[in-house]
Amino acid sequence: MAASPKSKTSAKKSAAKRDETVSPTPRSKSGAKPLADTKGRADADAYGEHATFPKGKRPSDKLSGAELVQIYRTMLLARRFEEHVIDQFREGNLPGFVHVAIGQEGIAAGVGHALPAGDIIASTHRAHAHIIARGSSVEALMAEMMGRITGVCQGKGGSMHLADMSQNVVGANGVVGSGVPMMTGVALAQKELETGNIAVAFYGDGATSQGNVHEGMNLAQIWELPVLFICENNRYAESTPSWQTVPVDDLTLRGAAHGMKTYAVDGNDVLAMYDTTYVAAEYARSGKGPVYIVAETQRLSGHYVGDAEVYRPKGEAKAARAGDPIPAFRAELLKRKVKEADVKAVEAEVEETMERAVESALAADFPPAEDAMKHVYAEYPYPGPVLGAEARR
Ligand SMILES: Cc1ncc(C[n+]2csc(CCOP(=O)(O)OP(=O)(O)O)c2C)c(N)n1
Ligand SMILES: [Mg+2]
Repeated sequence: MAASPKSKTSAKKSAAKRDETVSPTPRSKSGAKPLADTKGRADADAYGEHATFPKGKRPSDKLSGAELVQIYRTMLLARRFEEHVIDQFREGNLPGFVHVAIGQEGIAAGVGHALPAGDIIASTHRAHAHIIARGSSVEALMAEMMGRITGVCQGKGGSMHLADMSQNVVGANGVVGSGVPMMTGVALAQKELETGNIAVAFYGDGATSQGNVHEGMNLAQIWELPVLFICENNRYAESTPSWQTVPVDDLTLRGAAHGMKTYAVDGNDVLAMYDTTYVAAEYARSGKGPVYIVAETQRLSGHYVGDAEVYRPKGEAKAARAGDPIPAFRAELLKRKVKEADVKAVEAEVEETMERAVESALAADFPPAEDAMKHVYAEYPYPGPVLGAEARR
């Protein structure tokens, strides 16, 4: 059947709806009550609350000035890494298909710093910041992006298959949503092996419509597994705004549908992200089951490097820049009396670190042709460490 032409009013309505996507408007931070355990409750009003704390009792209140600067460093390192990735891609030095998370660093850094080293993460096709925030070497990551033998996967992974088992990073993944069932399995292993570690899966708003996401979440809830499901809600899946494909505005409902404990958080506020992850991790680690976190954010770049973004409504890019988490956290540091000289020192160090990383990646060798068939299949018995079985930090 041919699609009926849109009436003027419905076109107007769509335009108005589109404009609502302009601002990544984080939900209100004030007045939220702690989320009651949603298990078995049908009261939708209870869902999607923010984690709240008595005055002075936020987990991030305990962070020293030096630790806050480290969080800032992580965000900046991720940003500069990806800016270099864009440049190198344009120069022709970096093969493959690349997605950057510019604008979303608050989520990666907040989560990355809130978790002890033994916890295990899986990322998405937009993975660089998540992995940098877990402490992987930017030299080895940049080399990997360029297909060099010094890369974290000896040059065979590239952007969408970056994995760094030394940091308990199971990896980036080109299959949208697949981190959820994978980390359900990893969480089951942690529970069975009693490691005390938790598993964490990142995924996007678009991925919340994937079947495997819900199968994974269902099992995680029914088995009360130690896993966090972190949804980065940038309100787009490729070029499609989520209002066109996701019938609920409040994505926490998708976790609540599984009886899961859920939090909504402003992902552009790195300390809110840290605090929410911290309490969610405590909950999961204590054996109560999984937690579903929806972090509001925006991507300040295209879906992939080279995306002309013709689908973006006029003015959206400008409005989105207001949500940039990096200048906001820099201002917060200064408000918290961190010395500007310390902030500038870390900014200069990040520039140098990234320049060195690019230089060393460009100078490194490619893997030899005779290695092409190595690492294709796992060897059994598996020679590597059991994921997460090492002592926690
Ligand atoms: C199973 C599967 N379906 C479709 C795609 C194509 N694809 C790649 S990224 C993407 C959009 C994902 O959107 P979202 O989950 O919101 O993540 P974002 O890109 O916004 O970070 C799609 C549909 C894919 N890679 N895998
Ligand atoms: Mg998205």
